[in-house]
Amino acid sequence: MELWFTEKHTPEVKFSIKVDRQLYSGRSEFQRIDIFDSKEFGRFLTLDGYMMLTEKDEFIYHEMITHVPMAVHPNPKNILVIGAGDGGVIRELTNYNSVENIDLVEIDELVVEVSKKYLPVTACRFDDKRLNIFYEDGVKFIRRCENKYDVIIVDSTDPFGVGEGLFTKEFYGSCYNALHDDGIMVNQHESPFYDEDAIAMQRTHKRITSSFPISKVYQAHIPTYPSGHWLFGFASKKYHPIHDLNPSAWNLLGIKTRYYNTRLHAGAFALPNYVEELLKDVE
Ligand code: AG3
Repeated sequence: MELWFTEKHTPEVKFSIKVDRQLYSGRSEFQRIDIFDSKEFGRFLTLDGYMMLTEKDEFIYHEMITHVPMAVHPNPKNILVIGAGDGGVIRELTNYNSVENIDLVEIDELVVEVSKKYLPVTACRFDDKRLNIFYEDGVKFIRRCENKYDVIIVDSTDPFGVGEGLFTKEFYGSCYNALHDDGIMVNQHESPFYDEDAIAMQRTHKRITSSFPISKVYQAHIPTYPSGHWLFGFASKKYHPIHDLNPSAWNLLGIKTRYYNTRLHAGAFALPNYVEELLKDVE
């Protein structure tokens, strides 16, 4: 018998991973949650059938969404993380001694519970004393915040379903207000490759660009996401993602990474021409 997980990347393209065993399947008030085990990618988490992370390539996503803003901000103390119930971003953030407080806002408590049970690779720092978890809609939570955070990391699902509100103009405006005068917001920015994804990616970029004075995009290679070519948004009130990076300061922290380094940091903002054009079209 063969068991396969398949995600439809477009109506014409499917991506499949051979499954060894299904470890968990459940439904929360918000979504369907599944955990599988596989030979090639280890354990993986899907929400409503969409790949969120695999043990084999999650380090790329979590390091890139976390260390890029953390290396640019000279003294990040108060951090807000939205989504991210699997714990991957928290694991990376807790490496920073400068961080005094992390607020994690995850709408779905069951994602955290299931991750704690089945994904020890990412859900390994939920006991950090600096962490406060709020089980709440990020869109509502952030409306109440003003001039509070140094860095906001938006680790959302795709721009439909539960995560839709995290891609709206209203939400980005609230993020702007929630940040200090030198604050940085980073979000998962979807893929530029398939037409439908590219349109969603452009829409997102347009909304962020109209809310923040500095809005750049950087890329990483994430094998298990549609096309494998993934983007992140870097939106900031003051700091430029490359000019304000202090490589030696970050390297002195001695944080161990498998993907991110300060040379790659600058390189990640060098985008292919077709992506630059997509972005320019909406700027
Ligand atoms: N966030 C989801 C990225 C989007 C993946 N999209 C897809 N497979 N269609 C990942 C959360 C990891 N902490």
